[in-house]
Amino acid sequence: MCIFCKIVKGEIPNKTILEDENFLAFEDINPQAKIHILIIPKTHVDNFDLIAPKLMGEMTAFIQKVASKVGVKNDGYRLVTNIGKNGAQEVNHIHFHLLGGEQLGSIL
Ligand code: DGP
Repeated sequence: MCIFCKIVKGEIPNKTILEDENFLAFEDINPQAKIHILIIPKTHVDNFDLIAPKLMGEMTAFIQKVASKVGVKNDGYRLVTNIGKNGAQEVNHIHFHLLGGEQLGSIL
């Protein structure tokens, strides 16, 4: 079972920000910004390339709720999802990084 499925099952502790029946948002273990949250579906999907559009739509609404909850709506934030080997994805369970709480540098 993958690390994030273990987090969903409660076998690995996490600092939960927001949760509902289908999604979980929790603090990244190695934060790259003042606010660095990981957002995942509770069901295992390897990466963005494989997620069903309906689930991705529901996840979009959940991500927007997370952004509201942590107060980054006004000042803005960054969303990142790494996909596969060339995308430098380390954990093979789709996740969005929500980064903010400070001025981030440009990456593109
Ligand atoms: P990525 O490179 O996009 O696959 O990023 C994986 C992220 O997952 C990385 O920022 C560190 C984080 N991470 C890995 N293991 C754990 C864990 O056990 N708990 C938490 N909270 N984060 C983890």
